[in-house]
Amino acid sequence: MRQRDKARRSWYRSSVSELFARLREADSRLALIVGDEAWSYAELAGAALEHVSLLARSKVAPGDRVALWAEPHLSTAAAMIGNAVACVTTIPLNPKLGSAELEHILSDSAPKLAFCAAGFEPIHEAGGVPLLRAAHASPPSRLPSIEVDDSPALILYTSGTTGLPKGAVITRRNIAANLDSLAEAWEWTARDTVVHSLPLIHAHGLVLGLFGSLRVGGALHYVPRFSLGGIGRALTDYRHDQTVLFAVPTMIHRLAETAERDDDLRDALRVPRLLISGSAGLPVREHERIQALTGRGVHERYGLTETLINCAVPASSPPMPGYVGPPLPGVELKLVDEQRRAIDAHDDETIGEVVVRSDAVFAGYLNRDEATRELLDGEGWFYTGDLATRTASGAIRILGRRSTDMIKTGGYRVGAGEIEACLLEHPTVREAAVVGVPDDDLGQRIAAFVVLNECEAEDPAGLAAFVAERLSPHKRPREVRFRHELPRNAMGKVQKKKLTG
Ligand code: MLC
Ligand code: AMP
Repeated sequence: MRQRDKARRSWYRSSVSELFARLREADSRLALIVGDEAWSYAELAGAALEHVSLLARSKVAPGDRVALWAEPHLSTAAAMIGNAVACVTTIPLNPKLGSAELEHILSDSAPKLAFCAAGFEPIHEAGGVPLLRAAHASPPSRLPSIEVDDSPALILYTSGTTGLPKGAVITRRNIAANLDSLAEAWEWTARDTVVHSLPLIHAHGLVLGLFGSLRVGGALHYVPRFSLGGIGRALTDYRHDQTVLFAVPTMIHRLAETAERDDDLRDALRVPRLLISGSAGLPVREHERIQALTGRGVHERYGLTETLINCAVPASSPPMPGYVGPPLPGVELKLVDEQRRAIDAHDDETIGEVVVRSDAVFAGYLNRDEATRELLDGEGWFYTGDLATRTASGAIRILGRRSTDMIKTGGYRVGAGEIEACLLEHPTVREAAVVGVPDDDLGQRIAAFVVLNECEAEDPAGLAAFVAERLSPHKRPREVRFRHELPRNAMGKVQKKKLTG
């Protein structure tokens, strides 16, 4: 991991030196609802403390890493907070992880232990890592403070264009700085209850949704499995003071589609103070549908695992269909050309790669110094690979990515290379090329072009299941097309444009 001189970039400092100050004044105020179960701040703090003592009994020491099956359960949150109190880094594991990806994450991150919430047995043997349960009980006691410093809080595994996913090391300062910027932009306070149904393994659902709600002292109402009814009920059936909905564009699309014929859902979507979309671009037509349904639109924001959130349309301004807003307070943003030279244009036409610098930019990829150096320069600028324009007022419009091998499907980031490598492991497959094709629902859907070994039978569902079982279900090709050969250039490189063109 790469160390950087944070002092050079000290123009923005988190105002609160504790990560979750509100948890130390633990009382009966609602902190978290997961499904039908709710915990107050006192109960959450108590369960986190119980987890701290479980860590001590298990001989987990400060600086160790532990993995956590991020089941949609209250005790998952308690374990995350307990880990932070004990200065232990959390590696959240997608409960649906396939065998090969799980093995990779565990061998790369080498956690001392893996935990799961009570009642959730992991599907897999966790590759030699002993499994313990996260705590349930809640003795009343004051939680020690979690200082905002540069110690690693999370390792979030995320895909590149090639190779296996890399572990992005996210520090406490990264989290605090980004959440404070977002709180300012969205006027996000203790009065807000965030409603969301995003997995607790990524920046969106975990850092923003869970940690953000706790940092501002508000509440999170978590809907464990995304369903339109579940979101509708969370927004209307509870007497939350005021709500904010976090969603990926696929969810917004599904909500809009159903709300157009379901008055109850339409009314539910009128409830939140803000509808926020991110993790992928929200098409203007979806903005317009929501606008027509609710009388107001969706506030977009833009970020990456490695940088957390960079831009957001502020709550004080109307939604900006097609734009992700200006950089957040504390985020420096420039557009650069292919030689990494800054582009000054503010004409909303000149396209450049988005490069950012802030206290929220990660500490580096675990065990991947070279990969870190490729994207994070010596002055702290991170090269996102996203292409954008900028308006005269500084609003950013994301147009796509430098590499077509980075796919965003349902808001999940997936590398074409990892799926191709996986398909090549299948005994019937001779060649494979994977692309993201436009999809009204998922943004992009994963399509695999496959050449089979001679005399092998075509089995698209079998190949999709193979990827789902080895990597993750969301990485499975939704479409498999068989070819006799793949188009290649003189160098032997597959010409992916010819596959879809
Ligand atoms: C289907 N399933 C299979 C399968 N086919 N399982 C095994 N083998 C197969 N062949 C299972 C799935 O596991 C799942 O199980 C169910 O079927 C449905 O899966 P799906 O079809 O893949 O779900 P889908 O409807 O497409 O999901 C849409 C979605 C999801 C929007 C709910 O894509 C989603 O949650 N997206 C959020 C991604 C996210 O959080 N991104 C943030 C990244 S951070 P089961 O058990 O569920 O029924 C980031 C930074 C930033 O980007 O800016 O925010
Ligand atoms: P991830 O690492 O999963 O967080 O994915 C980050 C990528 O998601 C970014 O590099 C963008 O390509 C994409 N992304 C996130 N938010 C937006 C947005 N609002 N508009 C367009 N793309 C987005």
